[in-house]
Amino acid sequence: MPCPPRFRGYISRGLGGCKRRLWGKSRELVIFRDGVAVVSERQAMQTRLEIRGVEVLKGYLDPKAQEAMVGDIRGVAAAAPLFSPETRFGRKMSVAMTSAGKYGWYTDRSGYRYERRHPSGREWPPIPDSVLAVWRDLVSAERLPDCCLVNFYRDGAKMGLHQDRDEADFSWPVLSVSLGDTARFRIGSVERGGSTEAVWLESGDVCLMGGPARLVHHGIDKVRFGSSSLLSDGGRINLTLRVVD
Ligand SMILES: O=C(O)CCC(=O)C(=O)O
Repeated sequence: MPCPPRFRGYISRGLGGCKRRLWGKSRELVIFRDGVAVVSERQAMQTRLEIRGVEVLKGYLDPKAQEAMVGDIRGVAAAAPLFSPETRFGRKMSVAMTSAGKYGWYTDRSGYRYERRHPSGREWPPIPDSVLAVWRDLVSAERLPDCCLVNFYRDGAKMGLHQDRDEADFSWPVLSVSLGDTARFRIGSVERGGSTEAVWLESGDVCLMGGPARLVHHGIDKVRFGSSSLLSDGGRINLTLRVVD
């Protein structure tokens, strides 16, 4: 019998209406014994949450993959150093950032936008293969992202509720990867204001904001500084992949 592309076993309905499921790709996570699919130990550790349409793939990257990705991101930051831009309201962002890919996300008093070059005038470095592999696996192997925004949260850094709406085509999801310290990801609605829900994102978790959730307001309101040993001096890296044009 051919393997289904994805194996999903419904476990339970969690608090706050969030759905909790086993998930995984058949090639990695389903073991066949005598032609029968058997759930592995590792698979049982991985869960997919859905909160207001945002999918959270807990533990998507194992510790080795996280370390390798951090090494690749250090390479990006060496070629395109981190900077802390100003919002369009003139406030310096507490998050330091840089980008990889055809475009980098940028902000100053003129507004939020994508730029072809780092503030140094150099082109952005390419998106590392380790990062593209996550997009290929979960979104598309044909259309790759144009931008990988790298957000670095030092102690006390956070990101206010906002929408990702500087892209031309909202039919592509936003994919984000969390590395390092645990952070509280807050999710609102497409409209401004109203109630919110939050989920703690740990190192190796991946979020997908697509479909009706593509334009939900979201942000990081707290980082548990020092909660992960992935980055030797603490902190959190978030990678956000987007199709821009
Ligand atoms: O750091 C995060 O998890 C969220 C980042 C984010 O919302 C963004 O870059 O637009």
